[in-house]
Amino acid sequence: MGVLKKYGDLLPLTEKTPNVNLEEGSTPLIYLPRISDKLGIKLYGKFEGCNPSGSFKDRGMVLAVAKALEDGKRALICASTGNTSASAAAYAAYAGIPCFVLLPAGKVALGKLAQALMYGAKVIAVKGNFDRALELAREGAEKTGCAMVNSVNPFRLIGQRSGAWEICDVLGKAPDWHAIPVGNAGNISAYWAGYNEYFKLGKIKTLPRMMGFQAEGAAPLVTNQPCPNPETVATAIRIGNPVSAHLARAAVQESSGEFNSVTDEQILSAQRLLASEGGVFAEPASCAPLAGILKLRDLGKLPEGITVTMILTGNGLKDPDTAMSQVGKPIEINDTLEDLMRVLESK
Ligand code: AN7
Repeated sequence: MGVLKKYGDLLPLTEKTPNVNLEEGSTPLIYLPRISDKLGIKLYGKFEGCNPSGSFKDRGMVLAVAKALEDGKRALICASTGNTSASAAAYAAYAGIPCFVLLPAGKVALGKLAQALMYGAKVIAVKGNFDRALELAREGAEKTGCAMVNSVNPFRLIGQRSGAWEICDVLGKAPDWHAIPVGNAGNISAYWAGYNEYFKLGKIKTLPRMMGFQAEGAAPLVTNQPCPNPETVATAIRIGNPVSAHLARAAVQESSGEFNSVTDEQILSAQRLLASEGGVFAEPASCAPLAGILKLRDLGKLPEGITVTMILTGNGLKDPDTAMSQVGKPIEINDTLEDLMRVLESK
């Protein structure tokens, strides 16, 4: 069941809102026993890579596109580090309307680029970073009347609240810590709003601490100033001037949470750990929270026994280049049993 149907009561739908549904949401909340034991906590990963376009963006995009259609809009526009563009392009294809996506040239993971092109979006590579592409997209939207579907579109963040509702529905409570990567800072804000809504409805009795993690080379919320030249292997969160910074700061402050940064090396090491000891392949940006939890553990700042949910925001398959740069090559053999046995019996 898609997000609009599953959580329609909590969403601003009207009789005129068209049904848009790629069966997004309802992603698995995976308990990770080996990594949990290692850390002395109960660690769950919410695998947003299982969404139809392979990232959490679909939760908000479905509502943003439904409302755009309701509003009579006939085209979508967005800037993106990759996942928003893939999601927008997918829903535009579903709805049968054009989609313009502005990407920072040369800085988008291969799978995401393939998606946007395959779904049939008009893909525009901007010789500049994401922050500049976003400014351009906003101006383009104003001039043309295209629906702007970046998270400045309020419906995006409302739809993304559904992630928090699902976690609470499955756990029967809120986690102690909610660990999440932070780029443009929309998702952390949406989750905080979602938890608060459930709290007010009496569906949960406590609220989580919101723990936001950024890449060291793109950590404006940690340094408390915009980062003019963001740089990180986690291209999804290569963002220097987050649009929802104010909401994210409020979420962290109100929840007694924290922003922390992690190095690219820590991110990639966490990505390998999650895959090889968790069985979950998430893209680099999605592994910033695990990197951060490990860092906090090393600093003695990870309480024992707590329940932690981390949002694995995007699928690892989206960025095969970064994955392949870290791992070995397959063992090639002749097609003989002898060759095979040599490998099976080696240590
Ligand atoms: C995998 O696609 O900004 O803090 O343009 O793709 O809500 O921005 C992506 C962001 C985390 C950060 N993980 O979320 C885009 C874009 C992944 C992402 C984030 C993104 P926000």
